[in-house]
Amino acid sequence: MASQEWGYDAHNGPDLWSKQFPLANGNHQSPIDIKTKEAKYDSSLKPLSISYDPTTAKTISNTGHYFQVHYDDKDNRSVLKGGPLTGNYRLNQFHVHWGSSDDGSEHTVDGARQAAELHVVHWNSDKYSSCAEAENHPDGWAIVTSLLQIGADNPNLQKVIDVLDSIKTKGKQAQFTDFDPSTLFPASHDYWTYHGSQTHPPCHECVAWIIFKDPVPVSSRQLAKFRSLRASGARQKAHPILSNNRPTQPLKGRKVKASFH
Ligand code: B30
Ligand code: ZN
Repeated sequence: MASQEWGYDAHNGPDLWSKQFPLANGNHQSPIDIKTKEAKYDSSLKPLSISYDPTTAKTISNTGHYFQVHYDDKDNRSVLKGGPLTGNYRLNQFHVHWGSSDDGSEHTVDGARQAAELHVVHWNSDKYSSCAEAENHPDGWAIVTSLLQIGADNPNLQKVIDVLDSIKTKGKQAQFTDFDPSTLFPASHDYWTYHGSQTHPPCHECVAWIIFKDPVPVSSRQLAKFRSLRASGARQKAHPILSNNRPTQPLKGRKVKASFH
């Protein structure tokens, strides 16, 4: 990929990332295929404790890879605890991955791809002092994930959808507050969990993945709106973000645990 930026196209896509980011070929990469029959119930897993203050939401931006809602994480006002985690993990941001057709999730379940995938990113604020510091440690991050399944419009996504026209091009940012990402979680908090990585460069292996068993709805119309975002800047030739999902990576001996029987 020479001096180019990584991306999801033929000339800079997932197969080429390891040239600039050797970690992309590591032993704990994400996403993975979750084989439900091989996921073992672990009675030591605790229920998730999710406590978000919606007013910690600050901005929404177009990173050139996806839109991202960013949270003020200077204190523990929005935190995740419990599950497989020890201590407090502070909410930093959330974003979505999608595909050029309505099968763009990153994780798969028994080989099946869902339409899209929500990543709610947190970092270990008991041990580290910033998100960037935490990404260099195996217990640095926790990402809570909802799989998005084609269905009716998801009313809880609409506030995000409605602001996307104002951040159409790479680098744009808008004010965005009063948004609780747990409204995008399913009613049941049953989950699978395993240790893995960021799903794009720099691909640090710093993530406790927590993936809800039940999907939540998204409509085809809402997904089409995601694809209208651009990887290109305002003065460049329009390059829509048609897909931004990495293929599944080898498990390499890792075990997936289930919070449920
Ligand atoms: S993902 O959730 O696995 N798709 C990054 C974030 C999320 C994923 C993959 C990679 C990432 O590289 N984030 C680093 C960029 N940081 C800057 C920072 O200073 O610390 C912003 C951010 O979260 O997204 Cu933290
Ligand atoms: Zn992601």
